[in-house]
Amino acid sequence: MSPTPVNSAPIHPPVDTEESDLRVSERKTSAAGAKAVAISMKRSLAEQGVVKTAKNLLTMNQVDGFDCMSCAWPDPAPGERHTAEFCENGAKAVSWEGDRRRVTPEFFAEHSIADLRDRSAHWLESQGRLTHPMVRRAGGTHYEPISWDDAFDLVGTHLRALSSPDEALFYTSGRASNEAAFVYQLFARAYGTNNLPDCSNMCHESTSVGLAEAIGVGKGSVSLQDLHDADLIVISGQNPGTNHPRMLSALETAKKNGARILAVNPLPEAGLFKFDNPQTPRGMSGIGTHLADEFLQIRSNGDLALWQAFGHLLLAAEDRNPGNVLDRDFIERHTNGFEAYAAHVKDLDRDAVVAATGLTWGEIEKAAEMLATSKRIVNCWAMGITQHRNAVATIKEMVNVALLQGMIGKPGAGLCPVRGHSNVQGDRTMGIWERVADSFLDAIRDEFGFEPPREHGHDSVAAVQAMADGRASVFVGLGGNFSQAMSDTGVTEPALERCALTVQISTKLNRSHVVAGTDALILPALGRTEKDLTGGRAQRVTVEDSMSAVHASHGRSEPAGELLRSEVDILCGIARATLGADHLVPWAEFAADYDRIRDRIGRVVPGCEAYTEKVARSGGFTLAHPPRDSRTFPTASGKAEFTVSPLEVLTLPEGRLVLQSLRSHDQFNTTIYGLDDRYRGIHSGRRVVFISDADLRELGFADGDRVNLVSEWTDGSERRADDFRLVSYSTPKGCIAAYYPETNPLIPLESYADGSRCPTSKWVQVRLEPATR
Ligand SMILES: Nc1nc2c(c(=O)[nH]1)N[C@H]1C(S)=C(S)[C@@H](COP(=O)(O)OP(=O)(O)OC[C@H]3O[C@@H](n4cnc5c(=O)[nH]c(N)nc54)[C@H](O)[C@@H]3O)O[C@H]1N2
Ligand SMILES: Nc1nc2c(c(=O)[nH]1)N[C@H]1C(S)=C(S)[C@@H](COP(=O)(O)OP(=O)(O)OC[C@H]3O[C@@H](n4cnc5c(=O)[nH]c(N)nc54)[C@H](O)[C@@H]3O)O[C@H]1N2
Ligand SMILES: [Mo]
Repeated sequence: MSPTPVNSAPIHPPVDTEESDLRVSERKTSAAGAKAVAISMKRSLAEQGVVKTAKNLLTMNQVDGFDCMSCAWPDPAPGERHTAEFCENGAKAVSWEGDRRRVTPEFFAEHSIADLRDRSAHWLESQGRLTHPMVRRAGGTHYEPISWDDAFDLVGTHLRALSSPDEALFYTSGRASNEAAFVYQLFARAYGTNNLPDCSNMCHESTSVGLAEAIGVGKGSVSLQDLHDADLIVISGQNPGTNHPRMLSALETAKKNGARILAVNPLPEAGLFKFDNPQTPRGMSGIGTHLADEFLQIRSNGDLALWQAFGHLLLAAEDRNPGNVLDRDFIERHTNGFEAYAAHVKDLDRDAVVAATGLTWGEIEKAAEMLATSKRIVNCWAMGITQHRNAVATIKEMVNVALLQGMIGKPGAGLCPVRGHSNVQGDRTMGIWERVADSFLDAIRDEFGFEPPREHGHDSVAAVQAMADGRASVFVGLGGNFSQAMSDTGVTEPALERCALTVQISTKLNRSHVVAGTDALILPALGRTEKDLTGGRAQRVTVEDSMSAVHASHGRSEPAGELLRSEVDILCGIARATLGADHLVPWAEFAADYDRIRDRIGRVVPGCEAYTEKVARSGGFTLAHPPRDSRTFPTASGKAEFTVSPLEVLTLPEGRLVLQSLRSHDQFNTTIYGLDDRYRGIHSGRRVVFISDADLRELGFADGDRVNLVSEWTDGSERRADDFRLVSYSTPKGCIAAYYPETNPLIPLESYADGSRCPTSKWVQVRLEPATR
């Protein structure tokens, strides 16, 4: 059963008061440079002070330092790192955590929950670091301090009172360490549920599903070296200048080594075109490195059609030049289903491709020629590909083309989904997954001696539905900001509020703390940059990057408060209070020494044998990936699978537009650092809609007009987000863009990808209405 659609959702949370100064300037055509360094220093000094700034920025991404929590881009090999191995946005993430301001019990005494609900997301996060465990008990108007032990008991009491463990939900945001993740999933399963929704469900789930089906492993197949050695890099649906700035260094190296770059995006993102590397004099002076050689300004959701056209054109090129385009030997030895695929794409409807992509056939041929003439292709993608209804099919279509040319398991080539949260991939490896394999559960049983539940748990969409319907009533969030990150804010917020208990393990105040259950806990955690002295010893944690490299991370800064506890310690405390002190799992021992957790990871998690020793080595180790390592494909057939998907052209009724929701340069997901989006020319405001001049003309609007966005769902329901300023921008006709999370009220909960159930954050049908102010 699905929750009742909301016809008119208010703005959640309120708009920041500073947004009235919104200003628009020319968009930029290059990324990083001197300005980026200046900005990261200014912000860092203001928020953290001089000593902490120096300490944090110099130990970031170093072998004996902490892993930057801003994205999952890999670090160079130990000997090849710069003294300052960070980017502007990584520095922002670090200063955000190093914030000198504090959210204390006095703060909560002063601000009622009702008051906090009326504050903007930016305001909430700007109040500083959380310092004390806090509780709001049934009927209370304010959060009040609570001791750690009482907090753990409260969770235990609620969990033990549920009639089924499946009435509890254990959400994870991708910043949690491997140790915290392993303990968390173990606790959920020992308690009796696989309800482990996570931010992957909203992020690269489509990648994990598509790759698992096609090549047998749901992870990318490249190393950083492969990027450096590639002769063609394709970047689709990704804005690296903002979201993975250190990727620009890898692209620069690749360009110097002779690579070409093909970018596919509805928007001409600055970071796709030119990189002014702040590590080099050339970059600082603004000469920089040109990146994309070709740019396909594709219509939203045109990628499936584009990759079918690439397959079609590669087959045609092979016909003209036999033996020189396809890798026949690879196809023969390592793949299944070539004939059916070839028949399907040979018969392609060109007009449909042109309609879906908005590109000319000539542009597509030119790009296909780049593929046909390259020997080492790395294919990168992110949210512009995964957050669509047909995302899984699109990803498999990209794999089809890689298989045609044998671009998996050879140097300089491969599939490169670029992950988001710094440890989102590691959390999955550790078993944070509502549908984890039976073999993983068997290993838990064999190691710990209890029988884990076998029934699949709820993903993020199902979690909201279960709360909305009253089938789930305890929500625990290990990091993250579920109320803002999830689609359909007007359904998600009341769903959280229906819970008997919500528990948020967090570093800063956010909206999910104020749309809380009847009983609500805020448990303040240590961040990645901070010293962790749990159990009286200096503890380290481990993380896995987007390229399956696993390594240690330890913070050096003084914790933001004396009462803060590590995520591992908090989770072990909850587990003991729920399951009893003499449980089959030695929770106290785990919290006292994380090596004891690592020993178990080594015995349970595939590929992590001898984990404790391997992560103790400088630089860590890389997890096995059979397709990458030996062209072995662990699919049912033992071969990589070509797949056939129908060519889809998503169409829009008259006067309607497709909205994509994306990140500004000044945010980390739901955390709004500031109100600028420098590369796109937006200053002091976030409620903007990027729209083409053609659409402005056709719809009778002008740049600067204020509009309301109304989304239309197939069941006839409508959702609204009010008062956005139209900004004339370079985007294909019919395709508009606005920031997330402000646009989440527009995305119906039922609007998710086939196969992966990832919300369709990049494709929402809307109409514009003039705003009356
Ligand atoms: N500073 C910073 N770093 C971050 C984050 C952050 O918020 N701030 N978030 C982290 C996380 S969790 C993630 S998942 C990543 C996100 O990294 P990205 O995926 O780069 O994030 P988005 O801003 O969603 O950008 C999506 C891009 O896809 C394009 N796009 C949209 N629709 C389509 C389409 O149909 N086809 C194609 N080809 N392109 C399309 C958009 O124009 C945009 O350039 O970044 C991570 N790193
Ligand atoms: N419309 C739309 N919606 C989207 C997306 C989109 O592109 N468009 N993107 C989706 C994607 S890709 C993702 S990954 C999700 C993100 O969803 P989440 O991961 O749930 O959200 P974040 O904004 O990253 O979480 C921020 C909060 O995490 C907490 N936090 C930060 N650091 C730590 C830490 O070290 N420990 C702990 N315990 N807590 C910490 C802070 O309290 C902070 O307020 O959003 C998704 N939602
Ligand atoms: Mo993400």
